[in-house]
Amino acid sequence: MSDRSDAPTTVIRLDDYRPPAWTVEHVALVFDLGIDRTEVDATLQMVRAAGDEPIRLNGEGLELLELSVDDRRLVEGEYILANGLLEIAVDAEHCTLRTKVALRPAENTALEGLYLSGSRESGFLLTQCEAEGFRHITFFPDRPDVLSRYTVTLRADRQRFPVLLAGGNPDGSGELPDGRHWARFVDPHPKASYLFAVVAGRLERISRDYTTADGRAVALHVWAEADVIDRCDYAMDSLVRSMQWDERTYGRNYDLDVFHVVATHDFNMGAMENKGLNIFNAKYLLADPDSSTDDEYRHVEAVVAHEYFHNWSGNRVTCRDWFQLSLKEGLTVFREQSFSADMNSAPLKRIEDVALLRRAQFPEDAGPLSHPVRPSQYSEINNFYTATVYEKGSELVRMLAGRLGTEGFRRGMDLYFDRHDGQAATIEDFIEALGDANDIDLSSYLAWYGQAGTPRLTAEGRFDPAQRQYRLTLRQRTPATAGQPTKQALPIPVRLSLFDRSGRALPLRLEDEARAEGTERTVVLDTAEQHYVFEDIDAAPVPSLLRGFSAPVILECDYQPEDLAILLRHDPDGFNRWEAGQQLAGLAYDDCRDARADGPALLAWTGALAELFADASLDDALLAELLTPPGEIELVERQAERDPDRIRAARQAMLLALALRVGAAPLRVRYEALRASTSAAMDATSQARRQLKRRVLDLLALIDAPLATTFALAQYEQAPGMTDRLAALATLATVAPEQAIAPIAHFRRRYEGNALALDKWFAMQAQLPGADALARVQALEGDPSFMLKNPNRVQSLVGTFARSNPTGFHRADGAAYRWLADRLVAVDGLNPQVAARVATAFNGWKRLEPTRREAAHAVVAELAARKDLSRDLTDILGRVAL
Ligand code: 0A1
Ligand code: ZN
Repeated sequence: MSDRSDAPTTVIRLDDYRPPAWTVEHVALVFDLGIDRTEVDATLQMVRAAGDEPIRLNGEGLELLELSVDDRRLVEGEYILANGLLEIAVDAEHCTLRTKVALRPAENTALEGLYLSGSRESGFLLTQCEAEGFRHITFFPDRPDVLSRYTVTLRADRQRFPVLLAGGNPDGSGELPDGRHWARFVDPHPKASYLFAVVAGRLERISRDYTTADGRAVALHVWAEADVIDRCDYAMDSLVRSMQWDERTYGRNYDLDVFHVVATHDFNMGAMENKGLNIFNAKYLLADPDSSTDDEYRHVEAVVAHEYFHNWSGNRVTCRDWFQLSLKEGLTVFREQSFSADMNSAPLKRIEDVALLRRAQFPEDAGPLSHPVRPSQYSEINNFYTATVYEKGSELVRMLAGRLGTEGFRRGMDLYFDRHDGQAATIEDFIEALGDANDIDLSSYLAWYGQAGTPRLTAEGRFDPAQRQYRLTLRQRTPATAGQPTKQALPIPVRLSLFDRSGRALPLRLEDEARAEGTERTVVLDTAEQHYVFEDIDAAPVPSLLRGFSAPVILECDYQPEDLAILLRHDPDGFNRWEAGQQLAGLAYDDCRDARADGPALLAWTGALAELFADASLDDALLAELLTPPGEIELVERQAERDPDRIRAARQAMLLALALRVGAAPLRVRYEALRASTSAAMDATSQARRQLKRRVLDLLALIDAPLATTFALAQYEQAPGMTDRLAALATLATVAPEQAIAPIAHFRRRYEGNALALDKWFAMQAQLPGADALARVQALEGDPSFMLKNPNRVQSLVGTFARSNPTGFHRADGAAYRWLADRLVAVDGLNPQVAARVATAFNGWKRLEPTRREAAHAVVAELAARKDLSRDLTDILGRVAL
């Protein structure tokens, strides 16, 4: 477990980076595994890399049993062991250093290092080492720029631990006396310690043979406990698709003879890319129609791909230090998003990604936790696995890829992998490789990595009929963020088109060009302000800006509602259409918030959507997205002071206006048609139907609650799979709480013992809005299946309530803030990483209206002043409270 905060907090700074004084060429680990006690014998071949410093090894929570250098046992006084560091002065250029330590896996509730998943009787042992978990297993220079070859021998009781796994290729196994056995693994690829992993216990597997494009035979194994092994096939299929895609798209082949993937119900994050032995939160690996929603199927595919892609973007080329985290994470998210776009629908994928960025990253970037994609300092690195490092990081790679084009980007990536294979690299290395391969200087993009905050891009257009010119002025400005009062101009690629009022894209000719070049182009705004003059324009056009979301900025353009309605009706690109709809919905929201029932934006938005609703040629999934305005969390941006009740009321009013405009009869008819074609099939068409059916039912519920209730009750009973079942339950719980009681209880009984389905049951109820939400959540804490020591369960109830239930969490009396503070303290005692993640729900308190702000401030300040919390939680609270 991490230190308590009364230990001195050290701030680590990027500027202080020094290469390691000693490296480890080879490490041989021997584990004697046991649930209560495990012994680890480590032999490190150490080599001096620079200077005359002593050897310094990290080690936390380890009982040191033996220590020797070149076979000579050291006694006290010959080494220093303090503050998580073991220091040994060695007067040589290399040496063999041996330690033997004891660990207590069953007591490890922080789930970092070696720990037990599940019960003492039937659970299994596994490790989590990123970012700094390896130091909880053995003494080691636990930093990503020390790359070593690993030989790992596992020894354990055969009955209790029949399966023994470690990263690398198998290198023998056999029997030992007393019913014990052993297995050895050798990893030929030097790797950083955070990529080390072992797994031991009773697990089942499904397997497949795979041959890489360069001819290597690979055995693929997906492992899980016996009760869920029949839910692993989709993950295996996804893995094969990922491997083929990376061969095709990036020319990257897998590089070991085996690849293991393991599912656990006890995991702090989504999944982990350990070399040759990926470990997954079961939530992102298991899938079956009866217990997984369509969204979850897509998440499994994406996360399996993400972890697999890390084998190159992260493992073969890793990060020099943790400040470079986005080098592997932003890049891998970008690769994962491209893969998902290729496997599914590209515009829908882009909609999903941009919506997530706005929901999760924009608020982060606008509050006290804001930080650059490459932070310049941290006190707890685990708190930097953020939407900024991941999702904004991916957007930065996307801009670079867009700048180079498909072939140029591939050339750049080939050079990057080639040049830095087997190295720990930096973001500069990445940008340089992309540039060098294309003879382009991309260094101006580095500023994006160092500057926090979401830039505001302002666009102003003026049409000059006499000159037949359209003059577009673009300006940028980034508001100050925590610790960064002044900002510089960034290179912002703005992909744009101009439409005439009949929705036709106009040929684009800039003032000094001889002829028009297509109807879409990208200009790069790299100063505070720039003008672009388009020629041969006959009437005031409608600009379509930032197409495909070409840069992670907030666009401010004083569009007239009719302009946006034109784009919403006519833009041939699904993403841009949605984007125009979102902008228009924002204006429609303003109308509702300011009580303009017949406001022009509201009329334009509902009118355009009613028309699109009637258009049978529109894709069901796209229509479902178009019918979904920005959520309550994104709409926060549209007022200076935030009152979640008023935001929700205004948003509900706009949805009601939409439902009325579309009309009860068309909604009913559409619902019935979609219902008639319902099946359990997982193809895109069936998924799209389910998605649209849900939107239609929720709209119908606003104007004909009794009919929607009847539909929802029947849908719950007849649902062929989880998507329809859960959607019906959520609709019922919102529209007719009394009638939802029995189905909610039924769902609970039906899924007894199915942890992932129960998580959804908790999360669905935790999201129900309103003043009684807190009481509901407190009652759910009394459910026998609720437990604070399981991260998924905490996230599904406590995390969902705090993050995704604005009206419930931000009760004006502050009761939910106090409740959350109590829960954070309790969770922190078990699992600091999870407590810290949930605590980020306090991020936006400063922009609340005064009553709530005061209530939140009191709670946050009191928590932040405590001295008995973990470093993880203290770090978040300290920054949030500022
Ligand atoms: N590298 C993983 C994420 C991860 C990070 C930290 C963890 O434990 C504290 C676990 C996983 C990924 O990006 O998938
Ligand atoms: Zn990752």
